[in-house]
Amino acid sequence: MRVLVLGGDGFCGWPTTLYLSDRGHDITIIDNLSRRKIDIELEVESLTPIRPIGERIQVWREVSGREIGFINLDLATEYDRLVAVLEDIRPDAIVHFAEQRAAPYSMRSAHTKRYTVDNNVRATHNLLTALVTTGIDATLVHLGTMGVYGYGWSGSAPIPEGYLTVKVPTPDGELEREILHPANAGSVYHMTKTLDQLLFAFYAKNDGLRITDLHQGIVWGTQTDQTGRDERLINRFDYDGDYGTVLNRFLMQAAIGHPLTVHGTGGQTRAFIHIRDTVRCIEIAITNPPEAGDRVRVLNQMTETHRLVDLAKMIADVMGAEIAYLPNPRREAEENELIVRNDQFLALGLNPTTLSEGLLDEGREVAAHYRHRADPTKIIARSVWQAGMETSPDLMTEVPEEA
Ligand code: NAD
Ligand code: USQ
Repeated sequence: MRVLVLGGDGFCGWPTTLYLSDRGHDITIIDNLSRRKIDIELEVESLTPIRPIGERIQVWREVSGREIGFINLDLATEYDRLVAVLEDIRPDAIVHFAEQRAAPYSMRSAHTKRYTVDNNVRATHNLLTALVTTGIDATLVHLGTMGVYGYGWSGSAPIPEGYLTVKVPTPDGELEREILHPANAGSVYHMTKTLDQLLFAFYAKNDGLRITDLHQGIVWGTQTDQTGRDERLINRFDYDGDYGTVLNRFLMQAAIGHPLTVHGTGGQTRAFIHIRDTVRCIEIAITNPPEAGDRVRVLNQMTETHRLVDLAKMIADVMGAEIAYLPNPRREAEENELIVRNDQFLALGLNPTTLSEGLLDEGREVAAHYRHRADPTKIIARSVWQAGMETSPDLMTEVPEEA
């Protein structure tokens, strides 16, 4: 298939690009490299030394003999160029990763709130309009988030895949209807994903666009078979307080001897998926598209749920780390249950990679190998959900020689 990977330079996009290329698909990346610019703004770098996009593509050509196209384009602001690219490439499938994806970054300031909404909503809407304008019948696969549902909103009832059956009281009795699951965003970033859902519903209904929205859990891990083929292909590993996600942060913290930064009691339960499963899910999604006229297909892209304190205790036991219970910089429930349906991916052949299968070692090894690149003053999450909320002081200012 001819596939456009929007956001193909990012943490999920780069390994997906290489996986799909390896599987024989013809890939072009569109990315405005905004994620690399945010690293400069935050004065932090990926723990792993990621190479410039041109070098990444050149190295992939050397190791695989396969070409990947790259177009530096801002989806949110360069609509006419996007239309021209679509008409030129005429993709069979489009994978849309290209959004500002960190909840803490989205809550930092008025500027980052506005940037996140402007960037994400405009990028998604420009793409949908461009597909209608050009008449290109590509299947669109978007990366959404489990956070659109909220966490534990329905107590111990399993979270369905996108739609909820409700009973509507009428004078003539009850009607049964399936509605989009109520949105319950916990950050400005997560709110943009709930707005995306409404855009998708409209364009699927009005224009017959074929759209799959993947409600993905927290991605962990670093490498895939493809990114591991040469050090210059290495995937990014975010550990800082804005972009680092919880499980990779705990692994990195344990590797440098930093206490594990549990927010509050750690009673929050979240959904997880390993990066190796992310890339497989994307191929499953592009090769199993909905028909024109179908409603948006929603699949929950996660393989397991964990309570954060249980993850912290497991990593502390295995790697000998301490746990620090810090003031929570976010407004979120201290504890929640989370049971998630993921029947569709399982039925389509996903064979989940789970935490118990030794992949923690990979994270530990990557983090230990690059520990000299860590800036421990970037670890504590300082972005607060409301002015005046407390955060912890730095727990470490230099990485010790030996953890
Ligand atoms: P990332 O920030 O590493 O990658 C996103 C890429 O999109 C970056 O390379 C960035 O430069 C690019 N981009 C952003 N705005 C753009 C624009 N206007 N035009 C062109 N390119 C643009 O993020 P990621 O972790 O790879 O996440 C990818 C997607 O998956 C996001 O939409 C995110 O919401 C979703 N997701 C991620 C996770 C996770 O744990 N990382 C979990 C669930 C869902
Ligand atoms: N947390 C800690 N300690 C830390 C970091 C985080 O306790 O050091 C807690 C947070 O308070 C939160 C939970 O861990 O309760 C998850 O935080 P996170 O930063 O790992 O994940 P989140 O902000 O939800 O966002 C990430 C991705 C986002 C994606 C989302 C999927 O950045 O792009 O949409 O995971 S989900 O969480 O399923 O909605």
